[in-house]
Amino acid sequence: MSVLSANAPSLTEEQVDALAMQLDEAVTNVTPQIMLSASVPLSLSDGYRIQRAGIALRKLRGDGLVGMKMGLTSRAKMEQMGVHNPIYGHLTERMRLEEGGVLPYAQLCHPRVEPEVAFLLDKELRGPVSPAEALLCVDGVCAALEVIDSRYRDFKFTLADVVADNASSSYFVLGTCVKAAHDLDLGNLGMVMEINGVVSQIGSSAAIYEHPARSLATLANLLAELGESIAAGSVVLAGGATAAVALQTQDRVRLRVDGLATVSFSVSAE
Ligand code: OOG
Ligand code: MG
Repeated sequence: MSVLSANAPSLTEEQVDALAMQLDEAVTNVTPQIMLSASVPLSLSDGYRIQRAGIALRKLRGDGLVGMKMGLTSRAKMEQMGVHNPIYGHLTERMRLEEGGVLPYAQLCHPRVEPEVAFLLDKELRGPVSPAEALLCVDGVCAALEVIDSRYRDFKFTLADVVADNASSSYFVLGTCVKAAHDLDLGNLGMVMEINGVVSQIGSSAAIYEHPARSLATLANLLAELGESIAAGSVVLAGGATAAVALQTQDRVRLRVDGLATVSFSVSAE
């Protein structure tokens, strides 16, 4: 594939729907797949078409959209996954785990957890915007834990593959939101993720695309290229601040972020 055509859509609608169905079934059957690009030429825009078709399948089952996520916005994550471009995914109602909840391990392929910061929007956010303009649509900020669970074998993929797989989205947990106050230096909040009471990852919100607001603005600007916006009331995960950590049964995970309420969950026994 030439560099010029790398982003052009090349799959038919039928192929897009069939591949979205294949990834959807991988979730239901807890069966990791060989990455799609091994059998079809997959451009980045095909990846996003498959992602949207997968979200349409969830909506048909009554699982509505509640927000968006950014991914691969930190150096640590890019290095861990070997993919060096920020991407976005869609979050639905059934991906939400309540604070302190139990993650159903047996329903997941190979879950990992990562420490994040999330925004709650009270106004529609439509790009193009600067980070400062994006923050004008934000009502609340909270600490968040994202559980990612690639539907690909060994958690290995290309950029277009991971986009097709909705940026590995699986579950997310939000801490109690605070109003985005002036005395909170959003761009440099210390973040400590503990697993079973032991410090696992230490980071800073500065690692999230230099500033979580820059991640939010980038999401709005990427969506604006397609004429889309982020709806009022949406939650937006800004991206992992550190490498993601593999989860085991019975793990207890806790994230502390300076100035924000602690967020936690535990993993089921089986
Ligand atoms: C892709 C999703 C990345 C993040 O916060 O960087 C992501 C993956 O690592 O499987 O959610
Ligand atoms: Mg993430």
